[in-house]
Formats: sequence, C-alpha cells, structure tokens
Amino acid sequence: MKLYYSEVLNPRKACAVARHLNAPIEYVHIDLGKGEQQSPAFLALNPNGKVPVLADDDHVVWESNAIMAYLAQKAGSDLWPQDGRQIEVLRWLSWDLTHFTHYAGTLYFEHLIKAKFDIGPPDPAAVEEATGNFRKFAEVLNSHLKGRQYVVGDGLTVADFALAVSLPYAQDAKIPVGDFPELQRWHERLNALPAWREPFPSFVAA
Ligand SMILES: N[C@@H](CCC(=O)N[C@@H](CS)C(=O)NCC(=O)O)C(=O)O
Repeated sequence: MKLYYSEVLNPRKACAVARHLNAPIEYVHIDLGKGEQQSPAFLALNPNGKVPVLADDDHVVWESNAIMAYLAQKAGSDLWPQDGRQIEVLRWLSWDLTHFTHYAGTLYFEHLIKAKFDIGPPDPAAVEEATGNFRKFAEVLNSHLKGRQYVVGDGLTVADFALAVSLPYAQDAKIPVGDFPELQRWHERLNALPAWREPFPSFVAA
C-alpha cells in the first residue's frame, strides 16, 4: 500500500494509524510548497488535490477518516470497531469535522500554515471566531471525557486519532486547550503511544 502524505494535520491521522498498526506501507512524500498535489499524476489519484491518499493496488482511498478506517479494517483492528461502537465512532468523526477540529484547524492554518508557506499574517477576525467556537465545542468533549480513558468505549479507536490531531500543535497554533483539563489528561494518555508522538515516516529506517 502507498500512503501519500505531507507533515501536516490531516495526513498526520493516517500516518499515526498506519504506524500504530504497523501496516505494510510505502510512504510517498508530497511537497505541498512545490504544488506537487496539483500534478496530473496526483490529481488522477485524488481530484481534490489534497493529502492524505492511500492506494492499495488499484483501490484508492482519500479522506483521512476513511483511510484510518480502511487501514484498521484491513488489519482486523478494533480501532474501527465492527459492533455498535462503530456508530459512536462515526458520530464523533462527523462532529469533529464540522465542529472541533474544524475550528482547531482554522487556528492551525492561521498561525502555523500561513507562516510555513509564507501566505500572509493571521486574519484576526478568523482567529477570534475560531477561538470562540473552539472553546464552545471543547467544553462538549471535555465533559464527555470525564471518567473515560478514550472517546468511545474502553479502548482506543480512530475517533481518538481524529479528535486529538490538532493537540500536538496547540501551543504554536494558539489553540486554547489550557482551560480543558480532561482534554489534556486524554492527550497525555495518547502521548504515551510512539505512533502518536512520531507519526511521520522519519521513524522508518532509511
Ligand atoms: N478532508 C480531507 C482534508 C485534506 C486536506 O485538507 N489536506 C490538506 C493538508 S492538511 C492539503 O492537502 N492541502 C493542500 C492543498 O489544499 O493544496 C481529509 O481529511 O483528508
């Protein structure tokens, strides 16, 4: 399987799950700064021109959440559970895309990506709106995590990998996690996983 990635937010989910599962992956780096995601060869894989993309022979999967689920299902892993927990995982993945990481992602873009790719200063209005909305939805997740180790059931799932993806960048992206102790406790637990701390394939021996 080939996993097309770059060292940014959404590919981080796919790379972390691939490493956690020890999946047999050939990593293909896409240089977003050089616009490699717009090359005809890449657009033939993903017409959206975005990473990550997984190619399993002729089967191509884009969208990081779908890639995580695909890798887990292929490995027979409970990261994508096959019982009633699957609906719960889907619920949190959907909520994450629209609410939680949607706003954390805006802060990541405004504070980190704009500087990294030299595309202007943060937009104060976008930052203010995203910060307020992040706080609102972080409260929901913080309450849910009280008394829990993981987001769904008793074990790690792809929902944890998705929901926590912005947290390693919280300080630099000015994502206000400081007011949410359950979020921090949960993220510390994920930090015990090597695949979480170091998801990108620099861990692969050259
Ligand atoms: N919903 C997609 C989002 C993918 C996405 O936005 N990828 C960004 C990196 S985090 C990208 O490839 N940006 C390059 C571009 O838009 O040119 C997913 O979860 O995979």
